[in-house]
Amino acid sequence: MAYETLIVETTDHIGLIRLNRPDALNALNSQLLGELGKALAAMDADDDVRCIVLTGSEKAFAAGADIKEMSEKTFAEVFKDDMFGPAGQSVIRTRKPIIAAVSGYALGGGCELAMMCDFILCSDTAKFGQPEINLGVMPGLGGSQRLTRFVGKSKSMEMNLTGRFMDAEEAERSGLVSRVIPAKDLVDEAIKTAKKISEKSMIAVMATKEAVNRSYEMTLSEGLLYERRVFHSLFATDDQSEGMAAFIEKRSPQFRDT
Ligand code: CO8
Repeated sequence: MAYETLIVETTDHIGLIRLNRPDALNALNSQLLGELGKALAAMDADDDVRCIVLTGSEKAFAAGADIKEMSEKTFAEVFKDDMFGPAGQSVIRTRKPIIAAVSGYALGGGCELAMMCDFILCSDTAKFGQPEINLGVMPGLGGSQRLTRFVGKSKSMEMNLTGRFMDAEEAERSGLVSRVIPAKDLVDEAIKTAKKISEKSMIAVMATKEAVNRSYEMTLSEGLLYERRVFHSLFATDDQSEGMAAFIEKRSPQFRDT
């Protein structure tokens, strides 16, 4: 499928999606979000894709929702269209892992999009922020909720109320990103990380993703029980037998996703 706002490729079982509106610093408009939903759904359904990397340009992952597209809208329009609600769902519905590779600006909806992914690798030039407050609005795709869970109330509240940006070093220290990588190596490192994941059993990978995400929704005791039951259920897979046999026989496992 041809996309106008994305560059999409699949190599060696890794789906790579680049946001591509360079003139608008990859601002998220309805076309881009629609195309992103389609690209993610296609990769989720494609057995050849085992892990997904979502990135932008070196200057911007995404500088937010498209302010020019939003500026004339009325309450009735955004409410009736449930603006960006379905777009957010299309990211979090994806069952395969998505790594956000963030360089440059990840602001507003851009920061929120990165946080919807399963983890964030960022370059040393990355800048994260929720500057919606400067536009007389507030976050609408998780900035007040996910950012708070990532970095704690105090820092989230400060960022949301002042609109100040967080640099890469602070983002790593605060737990927003898993690692900081030199900008020139970011996408290669994200692909290398995706490759490592792609070599695991997909059943175990998808079950693990679901379990970690559940930790946001459940009490600790419910989450621990959920985790244990899913762990038990993996003993019904061939990949569990193969993975454990390979360890004992001192060889690499040959997972078959069965
Ligand atoms: N929307 C539209 N266009 C944008 C955006 C944006 N968010 N960000 C940048 N652009 C455009 C600029 O207008 C400019 O276009 P032009 O050349 O036609 O004037 C071009 O990109 C380059 O931008 P700048 O010249 O401003 O580049 P600088 O390097 O000087 O500055 C900044 C970079 C600091 C990133 C600056 O562009 C900026 O502050 N951008 C806006 C950041 C922002 O406020 N983001 C939040 C947007 S609101 C939002 O994300 C809400 C999400 C939740 C919605 C959920 C609904 C349910």
